[in-house]
Amino acid sequence: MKEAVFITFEGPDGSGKTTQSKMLYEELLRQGRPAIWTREPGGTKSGRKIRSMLLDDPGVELSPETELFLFAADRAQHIAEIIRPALDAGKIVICDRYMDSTTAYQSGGRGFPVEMIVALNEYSTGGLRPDLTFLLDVPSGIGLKRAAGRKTDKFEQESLVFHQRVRQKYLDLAQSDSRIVVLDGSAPIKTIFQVILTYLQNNCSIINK
Ligand code: T5A
Repeated sequence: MKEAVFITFEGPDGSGKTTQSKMLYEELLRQGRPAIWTREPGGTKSGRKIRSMLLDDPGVELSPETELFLFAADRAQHIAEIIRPALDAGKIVICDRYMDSTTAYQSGGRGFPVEMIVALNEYSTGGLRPDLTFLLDVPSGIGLKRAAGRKTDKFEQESLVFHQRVRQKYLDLAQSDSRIVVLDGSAPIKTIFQVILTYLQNNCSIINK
């Protein structure tokens, strides 16, 4: 495997990505590694405006096409402003959601043709793919129940069937790409994190034993 310096965390809503990606970031800092944590949508100043339009601005109704292009726009800006400069400076980039989210949600969930999403992802990322992706897999009911404990966004209000299609598209992606490591997101938080650490210790050199 190519040295993992660009690591993404993916999964359905409430799968525990934010929890695990931040734990890995903290561990890397603890070990003195140069790392940043960032997320999509909303990893830049303009991206935070896009995020608000996409997720929780009550006065904004977006067509599926507009939504798709806003996720792509957020990502292009995020790469230009944050991800590419950090990688060029030799940092480890930990990103909470990236291009696989667009495939899972906009193709799996919304039903856009996957070939078009793949082409759009390629164009908006300039071909920048993660070295490694941890996919937190949870049955849709569990993730939504976890998310329901706080203010829900537009996607969390989608139907159970929508979320089941998102989950299936993630699993299809993982089947076809060895970059994606599937983790049982319904296990306890500490257990999942130990699996992540062990994977990194055995497969790349960014983390000490
Ligand atoms: N989207 C995004 C698209 O449609 N297309 C795209 O291209 C992109 C980039 C983003 C939304 O936008 C969509 C996908 C999303 O719907 P968001 O707010 O970033 O919105 O939503 P999420 O990424 O889903 O963030 P969440 O916070 O909802 O989920 P996480 O990050 O998976 O979960 P986390 O870690 O915050 O945990 C949620 C709760 O569960 C607990 C945590 O303590 C927390 O309370 N928890 C666990 N409980 C028990 N066991 C575990 N193993 C647990 N792990 C976490």
